[in-house]
Parts: sequence; structure tokens; C-alpha cells
Amino acid sequence: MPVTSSSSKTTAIEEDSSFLIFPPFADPTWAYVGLPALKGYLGQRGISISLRDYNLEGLYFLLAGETMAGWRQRVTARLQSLNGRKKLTLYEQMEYRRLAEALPLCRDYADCLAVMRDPQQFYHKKNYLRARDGFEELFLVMEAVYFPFRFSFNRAAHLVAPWDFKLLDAYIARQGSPFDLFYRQQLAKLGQPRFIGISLTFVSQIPETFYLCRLIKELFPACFVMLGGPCIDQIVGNSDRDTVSRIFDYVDAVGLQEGEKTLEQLLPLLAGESLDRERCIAIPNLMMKGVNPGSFIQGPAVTFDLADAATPDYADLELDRYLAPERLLLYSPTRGCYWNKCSFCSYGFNQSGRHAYREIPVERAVADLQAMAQEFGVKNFYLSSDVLSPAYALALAQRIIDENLDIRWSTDLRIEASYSPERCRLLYQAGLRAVAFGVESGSDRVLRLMNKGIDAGLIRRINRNFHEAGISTSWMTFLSHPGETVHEAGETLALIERQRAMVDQFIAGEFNLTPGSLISCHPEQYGIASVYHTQGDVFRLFPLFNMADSKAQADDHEWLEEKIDSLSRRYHLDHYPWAGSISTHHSFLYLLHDGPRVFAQPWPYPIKKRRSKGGAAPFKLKFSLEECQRREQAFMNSYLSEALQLGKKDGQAPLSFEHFHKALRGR
Ligand code: B12
Ligand code: SF4
Repeated sequence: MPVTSSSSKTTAIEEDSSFLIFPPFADPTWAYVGLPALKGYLGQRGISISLRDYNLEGLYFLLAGETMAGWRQRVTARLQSLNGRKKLTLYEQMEYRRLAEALPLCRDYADCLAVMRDPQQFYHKKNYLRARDGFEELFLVMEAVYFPFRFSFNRAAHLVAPWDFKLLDAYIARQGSPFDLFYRQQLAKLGQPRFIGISLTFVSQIPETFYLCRLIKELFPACFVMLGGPCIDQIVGNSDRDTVSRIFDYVDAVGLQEGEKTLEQLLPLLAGESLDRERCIAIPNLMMKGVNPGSFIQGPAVTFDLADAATPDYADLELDRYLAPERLLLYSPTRGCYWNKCSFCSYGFNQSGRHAYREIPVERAVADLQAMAQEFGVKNFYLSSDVLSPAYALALAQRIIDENLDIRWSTDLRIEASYSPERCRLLYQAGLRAVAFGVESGSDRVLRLMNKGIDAGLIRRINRNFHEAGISTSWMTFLSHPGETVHEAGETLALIERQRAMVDQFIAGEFNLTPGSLISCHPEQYGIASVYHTQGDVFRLFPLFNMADSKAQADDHEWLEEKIDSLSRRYHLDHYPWAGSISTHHSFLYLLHDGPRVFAQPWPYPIKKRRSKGGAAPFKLKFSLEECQRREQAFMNSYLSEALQLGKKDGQAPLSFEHFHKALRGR
């Protein structure tokens, strides 16, 4: 099947002059809900805006034959040039190995796309996994061509350094984005855009977001460029003034928190000859650069009233181009979390203090689902919220049944005593087929420490109720919460093990300190001696910490790793967005097709590790790939053990793009 790199919904030159863009890299198996929510709301108020999913359409560009032909040439030429050298620096060895490993992988990946969209092939496990491996291989090729960057649908990162302005500027200056040509082609079709808003939802969208901003400003200097979404909100909320100020070198404005009211008031103002900045000060959640250097203007913080929400509008997106054989739509009937007090959590805007738990009235929510089901011919939904309260989930279910709405859905719920066996059956009857629980720990003491409001007994009981009602259950757990002992971490794994017959998927992750969480606000209460960042983490997204008293030993960790491995071997687990990961489109389709236990057993075909042996070069490789890898590994281990340590002088760890290159030069 030839891959067409542009969707037929994009006309030669756009009539609209306002656009909202969802940039790479994110999950291409479904359309993310943030921008359709905004379009629906604005449309209801007579404000027209067009959506572009560059994450999805960009993938088609990557899969196009010409793109791969160009890459193959680049990989071959660069490898040949390095191979001609007498000696390679360590950095060149890193690149050399990636190039040599990528060369045999330079092929047409259109067949993988075809499998993902084919209703028969998709459910054929062997073919599915081959296609999945194909996409992972495509990323390996990209990592060689765009060395030193790493890519996946959930990542766009430097080898080790977090994104700071030096790294972003280097990425932009050397036209380092794999999508550069794609963006130019797409942006040329926008006519003379007056407004372009970009949604920076996930960390993995950071480089492409800033890249796009620069390109848009270069091509359309008069266009008003704006960012919004949870990730940019977190960045602005956590970073220092200087960093925030530098963001405005790329954009005209940032929308904090929810964007409905912001855009409703801003877009009409932009229709005028010149922007009245005085009036901007009154626009909710809007942030712009002030007249004086380093100053900002910021509108009032407003929490959106969900009674005003409109049906999300997906009409601009070509739903059959997503990487799945069926359509599924996301819908957010609630926002915020009604519990909102777990120690480790900093979900979305929740810690802002202005993101109270809210619900779209049940009648309206069901009418929205009905309208979307009809307009887009969709039967499958993911209710994309932090959580639904039990009363709301049950009322929604009852209404779905009363309205004879024939849909299947999945969502995240909190473990709550009120989910009795009858109520779980009601949820099933209303189409709930998969649920993800934040189980977090199997130790009652740790659950108390987390302020999770649940215990292991309740987890077992409620999970059983869902399981027996026929609803697939996923457990999200993590180890190493500050203060957790190795024995307590073992209790989590033991609980999963004991409940295995009723746990359909699980994840046992590692604790990550998130900015804004109670732990990072009051570290001393959790036995943390210091919270710090690396020098390059100017966006303050990855706090590090030292415990006051670290008891865990290396072999304890090994013991836990072994336990996780042996448990995992009895499941088919995978990372985002593939079948086997939690709450993804592919997993949901497999659960519907093969039943709730489809991932609770190993699949007969292993998932390929992201490696290739190399060996397809049309010339003899001069340098040993194993040796290149060994040297890289040794350097990285010693470099990171130093670069992540808290420095005495500046209260930061030295890791940054610049520091990394200095360390390499010192080799
Ligand atoms: C549901 C959900 C998921 C689902 C579905 C995700 C998907 N890809 O579709 C699942 C469970 C699969 C998931 C997975 C992950 N998620 Co998630 N997820 C959420 C959650 C709970 C709700 C998202 C939602 O539907 N919101 C409702 C919509 C309507 O709101 P919205 O997107 O924020 O949009 C509004 C505003 O942001 C604003 N806005 C948005 N864009 C723009 C643009 C402009 C110009 C303006 C003005 C305004 C604006 O207006 C919109 C309407 O009000 C959020 C938490 C949260 N409350 O936001 C986390 C969240 C989005 N996820 C997050 C993360 C980290 C992940 C993972 C990377 C986790 C992991 N370790 O793998 C994966 C990545 C998946 C991927 N690559 O796509 C982070 C993202 C921030 C970050 N630091 O990266 C969040 C914010 C949670 C957190 N930790 O704070 N996730
Ligand atoms: S972890 Fe879940 S239940 Fe706890 S505060 Fe965060 S969103 Fe709410």
C-alpha cells in the first residue's frame, strides 16, 4: 500500500486563518482530546478554528518512500565517511554504531502501517508484533540519522541531557527535526494564518513544539503564536523568571490551564488591525510578555465551568488514518480529581489549587457520547479524565442504559468501597470493558504514607467485583516511594502475584518525584534530605532527590527486578502505545476481541528488543560495533554517576547538553 503523506481533509490553501496544532511525538493510535474540546467549545460560540494533527500526519511523512530513500542515503554516506577515518572519537563511535545498526533496517515500513489499520491482520498476534517491531525499527533508523537524539511515540530526547535553550537552539539551527520538510509543506498550505496555537501536552512534544514555533515565526512573522496544554503549564509554573521570559522569544503568548475562555476572548481581538494589549490583561489564563524586559502580563486565573463545555469536535481529523483498525474517540466527562491528596501526585493542573473536580452533567455527557457516536460512526470510547467519582460513573452508566446507547468504553477509576458487585455489573451493562486503577502499593503502611485512602483488603475486594463483572482490570503500581522498605516493595509484587488470576494487566514502575506533588513541597516529611535539578533541566520537569537515610542496597534492587521479571514473564506487557500497555487503544481493542485475559498470559511470540546486529553495509566495517558499545556504556555509566550528583556550590547536578560535550571532549 503506498503511503500518502497528506490527508485529503487538507485543502490546497486553507480558508480558515486560525489553527490549533497537535505536534509530534505522541500516541498516533487515536486523536488526543484537548484540541477537539477547544474546537467544539469555540464552534458553539461561532468562532471557527481548524485542527491539525501533525503528530499523526507527520508519521505518514516519516513512512513515505522518499523519506526513507533520503535517510538511507544519509546513513550510507555518513557511515562511509566515518569508516574512512583512521580513528574515531568516542562521540563518533556512538554515531558509527547507530549508523551501522540502522543500515539493514532502512526499508519500506508501509506494510507495518497496513497491519495496524487492517481489521484482520491487526488481531493476528504474530503479524501485529511484527508491525509493532517495524515501528520500533523505524525509530532506530531515525536515531541514527538524527544522532544524538532518541525517539519513540513517547519520547523525543537527547542521549542524556534534558531540553534547555542551548539544546533547543542547536536542534533548530541545524534543522534537526525529522519533520522539517513536512512542516514546511504543511505550513505552506495554511495561507496567511492569523493565529496558530500549539498544544504542548506531553514532555515528548517539547522539541517539536519549539521547532514549530520558530518555523512559524520565520514563515509568518505577523502570525500570533501561542502555546497551551498541561506540559507548558507545568513548565511555566515551575521554572524561574528567566526561563519563562525566554519562552516568549518563541511565542507571543502562553495559555495556562484550560483554554476555552482564553481563546474565546483572544481570537476575536486578533481579528482587529492591531492587538489591544490592555484588553489582553483581562483575558483569563493568558500570559504574555510585558513591555519592560523580564515582565509579564497575566490575565486572571479562571477555572472552566464544565456546564459550559461543548461536544468535542473531531471533524477536522481524518479518523481512519490513525494507527488502528477501528475508530475510538476520547471524551472527558470530568476534570480534576475529587480526592486530590495522594503524596506523589501532581496530575495535570490539580496542584494549581484552581482545578477543582468538576463533572459535565450526566444527561449532557450521554448526549455528547450519542452525538459523537452518530456523527463519527464510533462505538468505542476512552473516557479521558483523571478520575470519575463513583456516583458519577454509576449515574453515567444508568443513563447510557436508559438511552440505549450501544457503546464500549474504558477509563480510570479510584478503588472505592461503593463499587459493589451489582454496581460493577451495571457498569458492564453500560459498556465499561476495561478499567485502570491507581493501586500504587500492596503495603498498607505505604498506602497510608501516600495518603491513598485505600488498603490492600479493599483493593482485593473491589478488583474482584470488577473482574467478576467481566471488566478487565489494570493495576498501576510503583516501587520506591520515599520511606518504603524493600520488604514493602516486595509486598506490592506479592499482592499482584496472589491476585494474578484477577489482574489483567499491571505495571510496576519506579517512583518519580513530580514537581508540585506534596512530596516535593514537603520533602522533609518523607525523609528526603534534598530536592534538586540538573543544570540543564531549566524547565524543572525532572526533580532529583537524596534520602536522608538510604537503606536500600543494590542487591535488594536486583531481587526486586528479578521478581518483576518473573511476574512479567507470565503476562504480555509492552510500553506505550502498543497492545499490552495500560489504557491504550490497541490494548482496548485486543481486550474486546480476545477477552479480558488476553494480556494475562505470555504471547507465543517475543517482543523484539530495539537492537539490530548491523552488517548490511556495502563495504567492510572497520570498527568493532561491540567495542563501540562497550566504550559508550562505560563512559555513560561513569559520566552519569557524576553528572547526576548534587553539586555543593550551586545546589544543582551538573548534567546539561553543554556539560556532556565538555565531558566528551575531556576523554
Ligand atoms: C487521560 C490521560 C492519559 C491517557 C490518554 C493519553 C492520550 N495520549 O490520549 C493515558 C492513560 C493513555 C495517558 C498516557 C500518558 N500520559 Co497522560 N494523562 C491523562 C490525563 C489524566 C487527562 C488528559 C485529558 O484528557 N485531559 C482533558 C483535556 C480536555 O484537557 P487538556 O488536554 O489539558 O486540554 C486543555 C488545556 O490543556 C488547554 N489546552 C490544550 N492545548 C492547548 C493549546 C492552546 C493554544 C491553548 C490556549 C490551550 C490548550 O485547553 C484544553 C481544554 O481545556 C492527564 C492529566 C490531566 N488532568 O491533564 C494526563 C497527562 C496529560 N499525561 C501525562 C503523561 C506524562 C503521560 C505519559 C507520558 C505517562 C507515561 N509515563 O508513559 C503517557 C503518554 C501517552 C502518550 N504518549 O500519548 C502528563 C503530561 C505532562 C507531562 N509532564 O508530560 C499529564 C498532564 C499528567 C501529569 N503527570 O501531570 N495519559
Ligand atoms: S493519584 Fe489519582 S486519586 Fe490520587 S490525587 Fe492523583 S489523580 Fe487523585
